[in-house]
Amino acid sequence: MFERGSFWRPSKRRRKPKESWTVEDVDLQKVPKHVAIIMDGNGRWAKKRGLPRIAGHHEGMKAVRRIVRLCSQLNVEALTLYAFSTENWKRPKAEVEYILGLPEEFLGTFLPELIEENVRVEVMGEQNKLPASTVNTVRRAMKDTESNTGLILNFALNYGSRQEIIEACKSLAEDIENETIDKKDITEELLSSYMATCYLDDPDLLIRTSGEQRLSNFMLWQLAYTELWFTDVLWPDFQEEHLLEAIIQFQGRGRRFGGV
Ligand code: V07
Repeated sequence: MFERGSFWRPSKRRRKPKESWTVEDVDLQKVPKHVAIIMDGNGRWAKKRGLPRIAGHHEGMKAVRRIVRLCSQLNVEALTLYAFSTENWKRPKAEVEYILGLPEEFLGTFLPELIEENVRVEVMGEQNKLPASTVNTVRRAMKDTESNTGLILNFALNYGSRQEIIEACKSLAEDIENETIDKKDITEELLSSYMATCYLDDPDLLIRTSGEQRLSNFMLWQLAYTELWFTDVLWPDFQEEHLLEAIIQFQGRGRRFGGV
């Protein structure tokens, strides 16, 4: 047992080198049900290579495909991706136009595969101001996948969390006014049911790439108890092994929801 000397050491190594995580290292009984990702660093990825920013956004789309495939494989129930924030309108017009064409490009390329994988596409965010062709393509994808029972792939598109909360408050106020709801029945669960994520559990794991450690107006209500995982990896460089690393670390952490 101690052929290599008399020094006590665990018979099993606790950690593997970072790069070598595989699906076999994941405890499939404890996979996070809902993973949310802030896909940051696309512009920086391009700049590092002397490419236009849009090249980074395009490459980021391929990372989306990789991560969706792995989440399906791991039986993750829902994956929410921050695709376009209400702040992103401040970017140069040409970049915004390009980014807003990506849902069509993504679905044009990958929708058949997503259907094959039993993925259900959902979108949350403000439809107004989005190009009509984007809205139509996204609507069709939602319709074509609505009865799929596998991974829910939820894109936050022209989304801002404070706006989402305001919209929830407005509908709730309306329901109080027309006496559908009584003021004394307002609870966390009730307010949750007015959010864009009413059909989803709160995320178990939030990942933000590219070194920033902020929420940037993303799912402020839903992330109250979520484990946060930050990495310096830029989104277009985000590989299967990085998601596996995040999930394996998540599985090693005890979540107590404020209890002991
Ligand atoms: C976008 C690629 C990923 C990196 C982050 C920014 C750029 C996929 C979609 C998408 C959205 C809705 C939908 C299907 C696909 C997308 C935007 C940007 C705006 F129904 N990638 N991606 N949408 N990027």
